[in-house]
Amino acid sequence: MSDSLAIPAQPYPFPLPPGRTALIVIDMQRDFIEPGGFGAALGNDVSTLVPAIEPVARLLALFRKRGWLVIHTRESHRPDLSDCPPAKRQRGKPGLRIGDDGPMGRILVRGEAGNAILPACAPIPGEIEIDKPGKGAFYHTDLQTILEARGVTHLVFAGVTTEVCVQTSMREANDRGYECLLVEEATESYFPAFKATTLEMIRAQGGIVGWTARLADLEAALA
Ligand code: TIU
Repeated sequence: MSDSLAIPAQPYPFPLPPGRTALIVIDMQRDFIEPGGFGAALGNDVSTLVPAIEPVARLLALFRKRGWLVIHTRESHRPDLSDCPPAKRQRGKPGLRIGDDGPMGRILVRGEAGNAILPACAPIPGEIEIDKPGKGAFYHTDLQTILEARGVTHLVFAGVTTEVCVQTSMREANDRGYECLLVEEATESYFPAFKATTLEMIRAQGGIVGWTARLADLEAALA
């Protein structure tokens, strides 16, 4: 693509076409990153996700400065839990289940305080917000329709957690024909080894799922 920028990335430079690239920020929600939410209820140390906040904010600033499309997702369920499979609610015997009352409101329920995106990464008017009942951003959402309507072919991924909602969404996008780049500092896992391995498995085999890049390299290329 002659109009594309070449972003230094692994396994080789990512071709980024400015008019057809969107940023998709996965689930930067209080429910995953603050104590008392869904992530903590599953037994995780949520402080492991905090390092992703500042890089995600920098990515948002980068895309906003350029005026490029920004999409935010939230993992969330309807208040009556009619879109939550019983298997998802019962899995793992957490201290608090999806729909239970926690310190930030009902766990993983749409509209509750804990379900909101962190202020540092919050959507601004004009950005797309997607509520998703699954781990993948395409599952039972209108994301693909929105991307097609905007002519988006390339997606820059960020958010949490690397091997759960980010990787699932990236694999869904890859199967739908999107070129996908994950920004290394702008994603975190409750398990540092899982993050490292996920970055490797995404870019292995010539980029079997997509590319990974350092935030500074993307910032320099878009400066
Ligand atoms: N548990 C975990 O690592 N993640 C999730 O449940 N959801 C997301 O990754 N957003």
